[in-house]
Amino acid sequence: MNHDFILRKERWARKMSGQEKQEIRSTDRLPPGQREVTNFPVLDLGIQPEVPLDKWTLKIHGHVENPVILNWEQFTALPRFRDVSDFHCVTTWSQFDMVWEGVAFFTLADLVRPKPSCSHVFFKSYDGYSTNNPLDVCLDDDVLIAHHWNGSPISTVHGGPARVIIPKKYAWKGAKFIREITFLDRDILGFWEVRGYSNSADPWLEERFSDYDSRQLS
Ligand SMILES: Nc1nc2c(c(=O)[nH]1)N[C@H]1C(S)=C(S)[C@@H](COP(=O)(O)O)O[C@H]1N2
Ligand SMILES: [Mo]
Repeated sequence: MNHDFILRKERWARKMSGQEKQEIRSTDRLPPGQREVTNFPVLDLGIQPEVPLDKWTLKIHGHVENPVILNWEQFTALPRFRDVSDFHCVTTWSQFDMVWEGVAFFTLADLVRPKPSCSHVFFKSYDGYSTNNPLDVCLDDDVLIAHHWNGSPISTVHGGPARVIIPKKYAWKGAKFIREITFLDRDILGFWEVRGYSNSADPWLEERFSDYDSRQLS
């Protein structure tokens, strides 16, 4: 009998007898390897900075025509954008139908006007966190700097006063407690990206760690 057939059948038998973990299959909304939750867990570096609204500023600068430093009043006076999206954390939980309200990334880009040299965006937060994304990822129509979640101001544990939401990427690509946005002419890796996480972070391709990136290249 064919040796490969026997190996397959053994593997099938192990799986059926529950000795091998059942693979979670993707549905239309659940990316591979994820499970749905409804309790919105908190993921952070152990620092939850309290930033009073009268001290809060958002600096937006770098390869742009019109760098700005916005205070809370100026930021929240910008056109309000609302978007409902699913949220995928690399630690395998996903939560559906998150209602985010804030300022579209497009609105900020219109304000500062990225120069033709700009290719990437670096995000820095009040807790020392950072992350990076290509400019075209940030300019997707569902990307925003949110100050409300499900109808209420975003709590401190979830990244208030304002946090970046990039629904099509794993959630570490969206900085909570956002403080500074730098437009760059090259890529600079952020906090988790220098610690072995994937730089592209696409949940549908299961780009969790940087070895996935190199596997794609080889
Ligand atoms: N400033 C900051 N932003 C951050 C993080 C962080 O530790 N600090 N964690 C990231 C990770 S890994 C995830 S999954 C989400 C978690 O958001 P939540 O705590 O609201 O669920 O925020 C991301 N943005
Ligand atoms: Mo995460």
